[in-house]
Amino acid sequence: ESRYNPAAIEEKWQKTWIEQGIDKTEENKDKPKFYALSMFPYPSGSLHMGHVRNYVITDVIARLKRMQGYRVLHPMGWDAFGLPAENAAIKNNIPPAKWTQRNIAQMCDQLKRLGLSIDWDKELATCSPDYYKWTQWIFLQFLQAGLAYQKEAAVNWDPVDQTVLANEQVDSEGRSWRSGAKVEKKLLKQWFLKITDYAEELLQDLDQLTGWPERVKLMQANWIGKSTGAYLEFPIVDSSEKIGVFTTRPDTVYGVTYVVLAPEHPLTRQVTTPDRKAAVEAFIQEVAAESELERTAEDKPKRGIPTGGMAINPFTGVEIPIWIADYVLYEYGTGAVMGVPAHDTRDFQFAQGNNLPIQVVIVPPNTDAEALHVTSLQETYTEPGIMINSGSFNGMDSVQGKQAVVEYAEKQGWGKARIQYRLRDWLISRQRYWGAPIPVVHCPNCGIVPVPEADLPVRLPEDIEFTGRGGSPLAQLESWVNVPCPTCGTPAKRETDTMDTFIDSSWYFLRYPDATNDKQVFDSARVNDWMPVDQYVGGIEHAILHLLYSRFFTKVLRDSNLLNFDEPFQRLLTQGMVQGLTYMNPNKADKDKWVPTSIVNADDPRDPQTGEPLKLVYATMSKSKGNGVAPEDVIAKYGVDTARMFILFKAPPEKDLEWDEADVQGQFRFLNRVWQLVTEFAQQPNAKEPSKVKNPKSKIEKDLRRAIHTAIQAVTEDLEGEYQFNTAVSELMKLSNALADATCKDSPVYAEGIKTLILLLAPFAPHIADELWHAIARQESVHKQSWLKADPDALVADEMTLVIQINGKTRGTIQVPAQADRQMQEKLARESEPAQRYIEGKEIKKVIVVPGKLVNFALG
Ligand code: ANZ
Ligand code: ZN
Repeated sequence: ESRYNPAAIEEKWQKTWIEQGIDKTEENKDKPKFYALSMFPYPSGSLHMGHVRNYVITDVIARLKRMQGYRVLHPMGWDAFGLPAENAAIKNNIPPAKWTQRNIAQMCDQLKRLGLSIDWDKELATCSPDYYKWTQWIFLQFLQAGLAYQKEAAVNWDPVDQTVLANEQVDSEGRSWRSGAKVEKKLLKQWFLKITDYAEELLQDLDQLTGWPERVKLMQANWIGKSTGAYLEFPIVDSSEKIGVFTTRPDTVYGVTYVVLAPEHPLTRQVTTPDRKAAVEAFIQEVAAESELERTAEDKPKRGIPTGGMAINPFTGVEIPIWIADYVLYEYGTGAVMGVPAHDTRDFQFAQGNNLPIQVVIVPPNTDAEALHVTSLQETYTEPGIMINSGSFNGMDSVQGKQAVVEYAEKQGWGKARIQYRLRDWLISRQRYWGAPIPVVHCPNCGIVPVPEADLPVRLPEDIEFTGRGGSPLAQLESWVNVPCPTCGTPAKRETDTMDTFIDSSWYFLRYPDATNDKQVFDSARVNDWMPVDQYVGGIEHAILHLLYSRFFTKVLRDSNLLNFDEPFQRLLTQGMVQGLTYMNPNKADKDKWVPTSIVNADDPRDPQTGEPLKLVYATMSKSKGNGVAPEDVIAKYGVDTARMFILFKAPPEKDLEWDEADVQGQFRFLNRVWQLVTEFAQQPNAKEPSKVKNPKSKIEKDLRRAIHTAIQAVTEDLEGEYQFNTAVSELMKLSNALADATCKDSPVYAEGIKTLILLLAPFAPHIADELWHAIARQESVHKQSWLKADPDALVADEMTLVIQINGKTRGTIQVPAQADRQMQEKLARESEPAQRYIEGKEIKKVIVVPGKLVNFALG
């Protein structure tokens, strides 16, 4: 074999590895375990470069750990339920199961071309009854633990097709993707999981996750959104009812000048006086059409109207008006707010816009006595300070005041301390077909009855017509809906909602260790052994929901005694985007600004629509931009080893990666050089001899051996710490250069170097590594070899280089013995040729020695 032909060797090795089963999960308990996991893909139909980057990163880690003596679990599966399959069914009349299976088959072939050391025996697809049976079983555990319940919630309703729409099926103008009808909100009884029960633990345990990026932890913490404050009650005038509010600033309670209800609040209609009824109704309707984002936007004017009703501030006894306003959200806190315009920015804007009084109750510390009488102000004061106009609390520091007010309120029966989370319970009901059916039956006698475990899975029926109209496809199939109650036998109805696909992905990592178990969801001992995942790799787009839900599931299953750990993912790596070159029209906005390269004249790039000049920029690869590079094209041209090397070399894994053909070619040339080096070496008579070298004699050999062991150490450090694959590849290139330049090619040290290069290359470019490993007459796969350890003796340099400076200017370098001490270094420097030349005849005023680095002579 004289030339490097990736196509031939890659196919050969992929076949051989399968035959030899070298990617199979080892269950040898003597070895430490390592669970390497990529976020599993949605089977959209084809693999893109982002997938490739994700899986290659995980694969390098898995291969390294195997060589380092770990038993490694490195599985793959399919996040296979979800809307696109159902949309395809509606559009093209192809059953979702068939569409999904076809895509999985296609992507599986593509995946297998990447040379990933995946144990395919563990493969799972969330749409398979063998899997969703256990998804349903887990739902029943939640139900039993009181963590699943039904409640009314709003859905997107298409009034033309008479069907519920997912958020993704509603366009930015609020119209249905199919009928084009203006989408309405409709209240439906839906299933929720009580993730809020775990809010505090989900927040606290972020501290344990030392192997997670700080920004992901911050995003999770913000999503959970813990606020500490108080619940306070304001009696309604002429009523026995009270308005409860949540506030983070009980210290400002004397500054309350009005109370605001969310328009949806159940008390709204009750407090409204007859003369205000029409106006209030109209306002409620108006706000119902606004999104939460619109309602809470900082820069938007806050709109609201008075209800005519009055409440009493129990602290002052003063009557204050009750308003409704869009900036108060019904879902947060109590859905009601005490308005303190002097100290809250939103309240300030609202009060100014509506001529509501502003009462100052906190002033900055050290405010002089005069200023203490302020009652109005130009802007809000939101900082802590000294309480004024606050009865017996006057003069108190407002931070202490918070607690004092709460204690007082509690004594008086007006309220109590309260912790509030922004996190809401998880709405898991989907009025769709392609998901795991929620396994309960609604019986007129018994109410909600779980489907008995023996009857799981509740299978998806196949004789379904997908019209996109009417209720969920399941609800329309009478023969499926009507069942006898499992408890009493009375005619009853199946639940027709299916589960959010985020449920499927909240536990898949627990199934892999025991993927074929048909008796149990998994064997706990086995999962406790393999879990937690040692390294999880995936996209930042999953930083919040997927990871939070997975953490939630883990904690619930732990509390059902199925698991013995608190957190599922020890370390998390969120890889950056893969970007491609594309043209952009700087005068256009959003999606319209991208112009695919294919329709642009590269010599004179102009917008085909407007004639405006275009810019060539890097942007995340996407179909719509037309700037994607197909993995199969790169593989066909250079082989997958080159693609892997390029991806790893081009950028650190967390950073965005700019696809650059020239750099791809650079890696191809590098692999060619390695090929050349090794195949030439393989011709030598000493190639087949085991190379045991210690303490070579000659300087040339010593230097080469130092380069070899420096490479081992550097690559190992790069791979173990922060996964700096890019610098590791640079080290491999350095070693390859050192070997190419070596003048001792018949020395056993050189043989050691060749062997080392192949072994270090193995996790990165697994095919060429195995080919070359066999070329130097090794029988067993390179992937079964042990990772190398640097020989500390080899690392020690005999000599070191000192920079000679005169008055801070570099004038030359000298080699000195590595063991020379400070004094010796100064002496040798002084005697050196460059120093002598400049010092001659001049007085040395000062000598600065930076041991092992430089000696500077300051001359007079
Ligand atoms: C009076 C007050 C005075 C407030 C003051 C703040 C400053 P976070 O940190 O987000 O929890 N609030 C409470 N429920 C609300 C709702 N459903 N919709 C909109 N706003 C709501 O913020 C809590 C604060 O947000 C609460 O404290 C309340 O305003 C407001 F100088 O009460 B505060
Ligand atoms: Zn019954």
